[in-house]
Amino acid sequence: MKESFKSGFVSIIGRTNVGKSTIINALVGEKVAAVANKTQTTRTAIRGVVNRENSQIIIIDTPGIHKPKSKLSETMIDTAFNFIGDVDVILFVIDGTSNEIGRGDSKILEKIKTQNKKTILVINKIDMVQNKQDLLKLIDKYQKEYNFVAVIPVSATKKENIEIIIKEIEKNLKEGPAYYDIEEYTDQTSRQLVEEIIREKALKFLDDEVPHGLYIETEKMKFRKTKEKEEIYDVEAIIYCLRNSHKGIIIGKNGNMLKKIGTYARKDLENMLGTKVNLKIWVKVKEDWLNNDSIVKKFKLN
Ligand SMILES: Nc1nc2c(ncn2[C@@H]2O[C@H](COP(=O)(O)OP(=O)(O)OP(=O)(O)O)[C@@H](O)[C@H]2O)c(=O)[nH]1
Ligand SMILES: [Mg+2]
Repeated sequence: MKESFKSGFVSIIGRTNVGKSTIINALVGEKVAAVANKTQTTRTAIRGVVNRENSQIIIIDTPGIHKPKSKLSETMIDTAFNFIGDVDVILFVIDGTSNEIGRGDSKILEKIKTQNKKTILVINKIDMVQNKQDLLKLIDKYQKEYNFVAVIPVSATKKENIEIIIKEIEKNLKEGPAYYDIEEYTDQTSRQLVEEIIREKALKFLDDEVPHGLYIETEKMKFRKTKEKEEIYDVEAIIYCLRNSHKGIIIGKNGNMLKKIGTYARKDLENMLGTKVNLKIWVKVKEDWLNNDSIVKKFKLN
């Protein structure tokens, strides 16, 4: 007998910087969300689709839980907690190198308890764990708090045990249709992917508070054929930052920083689009946008 087709929605919840976006990218097999060794990288809910022969899993990456410092940050946390309620399965991601259940993780646990949803505890960064006994103790502490349907230690950067996550999710899904075309792997538009890629590079190369005060807007994205019949995308984007001094840092000496961000972003875009990309980026100042309702609303995509 043919196996039945299963589908459903799965959200990834966890503190900031535990590796949620690295996990969604590994599960989907494409870069849908920016990854950076900085806090508060993900700003909105991002969907990625995993298509298997007998299942379709829609994974939702969410902003990391942190102490709110602006309207944007409050919006991000609301978005994340919103996705504890409205899904079939939750992936609760924690950092395997921690020894205790910290304040952020306790808050997430509380929310999970109130919803009483099927939850898989994903312990990430096990490549960094020195002492396996400590890991077992940590697992024990979490299992005393909630009856998880599975506990899976993984390393998202090394792609270890990622397939086990998919198998466990499948076990916990019900029969259902494919919601997305199997060619699609995200709900992000090309423009949003451009913005995510540029922001990822800015986060990678810029320090301190500069990258947290950035948002990117794609102004133009146009496909054309050159006279030599070569396919090319013209992409133009603006990096908005909080202050003039930040603008100077982003542009850098002789424009070197902006060139570096642009070069790395262009390479990723060429991979994503499968054509050459002609990328132009401008930098503009928009003071206090982090507390500007009409801009912050942009991130309330859920
Ligand atoms: N050593 C190690 N590092 C990892 C692993 N997974 C992710 N990281 C690193 O952890 C950092 C944060 O990763 P992200 O995926 O951006 O984390 P996030 O949870 O999405 O963060 P927010 O979007 O801010 O909530 C990056 O530098 C990743 O490369 C892992 O398995 N092992
Ligand atoms: Mg993230």
